[in-house]
Amino acid sequence: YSVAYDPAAPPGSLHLRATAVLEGNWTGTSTVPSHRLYPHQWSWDSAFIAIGLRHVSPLRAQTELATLLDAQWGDGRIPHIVFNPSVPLDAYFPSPDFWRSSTAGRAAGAPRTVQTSGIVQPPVHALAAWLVHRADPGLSRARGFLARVYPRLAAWHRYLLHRRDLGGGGLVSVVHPWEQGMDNAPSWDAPLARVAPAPARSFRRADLAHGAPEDRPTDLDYGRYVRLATDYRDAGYADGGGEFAVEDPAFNALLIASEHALAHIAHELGATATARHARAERLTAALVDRLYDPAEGMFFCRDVRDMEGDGLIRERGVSGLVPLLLPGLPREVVAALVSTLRGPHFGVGTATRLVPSYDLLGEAFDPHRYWRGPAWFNTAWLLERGLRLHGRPAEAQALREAALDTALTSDFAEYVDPYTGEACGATGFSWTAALTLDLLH
Ligand code: 9YW
Repeated sequence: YSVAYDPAAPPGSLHLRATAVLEGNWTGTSTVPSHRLYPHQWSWDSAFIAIGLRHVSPLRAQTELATLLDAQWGDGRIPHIVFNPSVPLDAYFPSPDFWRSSTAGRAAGAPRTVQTSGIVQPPVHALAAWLVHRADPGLSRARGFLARVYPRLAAWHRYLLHRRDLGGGGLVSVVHPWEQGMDNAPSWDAPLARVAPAPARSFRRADLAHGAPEDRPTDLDYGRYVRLATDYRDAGYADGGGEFAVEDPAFNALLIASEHALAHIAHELGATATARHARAERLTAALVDRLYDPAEGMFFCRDVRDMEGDGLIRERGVSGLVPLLLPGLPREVVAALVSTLRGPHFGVGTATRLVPSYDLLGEAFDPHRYWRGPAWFNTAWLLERGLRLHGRPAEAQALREAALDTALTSDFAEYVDPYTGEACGATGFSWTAALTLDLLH
């Protein structure tokens, strides 16, 4: 393939095009991931978007996060979707009338005025808030940005650490595959198999009107997603009782990275940071202890509801490499993750153009189906950061160039074929554009 992105050339056109994507997806108070496929505000998307937006408008980046935090629930959870009331109900499923946040979520403190979902997404927000602050500390201080977001972010982490430690080992569990953000990853297949799907006629998918069915999750997956979300809603969004509870390495690694960021924020605000850094280190140790498999050189998900085996779900997903992001990781774990990344299962630097979301040699591998093989830009961005942090500048640079090149040639695709870079899903996807901007800086 031709290298369209030339690192020696001024970044003009790529920068301008990425900025135009974000401009087009801006609604006035936040950014949609994609107007056609995802016409509302998504939680972890907004965090990644803010990380890129800070380079073109630190003010907008602050607003992006503030809008999301305005929809926070009383119990501290940040909902995975904040609905735009001017978008028709049938534009996205599940819509507000499915989640019924302001009634079903009343006991959990759902906001009354804005409609949201009742599940969460990975906690990238404190990391994003810290990076947004650093892009323009003067503006941030003048507007009291960190002072306003800090208590909310602290409550968010408290919710996760106190209400979501369903395995009792100190780590956070997700209660729905949508919470982890990699909806149909093969790691969910085993825990989902126990869930009786909701009947197909009981709901209507909106995604198939805009996306190619062979690139999207199946109807059977959706039946199970709907069942889990319905049961959670009908329990008033109370935590602990659900059929699905999984400790995921990426979700927990992002919480730890964000806990370190929260320590920096506390320090900037004149408070003490030591306790937060110490907690992040304890969580890192728990992550290694509970989810790392030295024989495989990577992290796996743990199925907290698995009563038979040891609970580890031995499907190699990109989520199991994301802990590379953590500063406190033991050196031998770092070395093993880097070699797994470069080895036959992920092929980075050898077989693939960009990090696949799932094991190239895995039985469930499909280069086009969503989180079952395609490469995504947020995971590439996280791994690039990890490689840089752990003193691997050459590998980081190669990944950075591959991501920039693929973003350009795929027209900022939502995800791409990991071998060819062919665009899948939506184009003009916000986090692809945002993280492109961040990689350019
Ligand atoms: C869906 C918005 C979201 C992302 C998720 C991704 C997808 C929603 O889109 O989920 O309808 O499938 O899996 O990570 O936040 O971009």
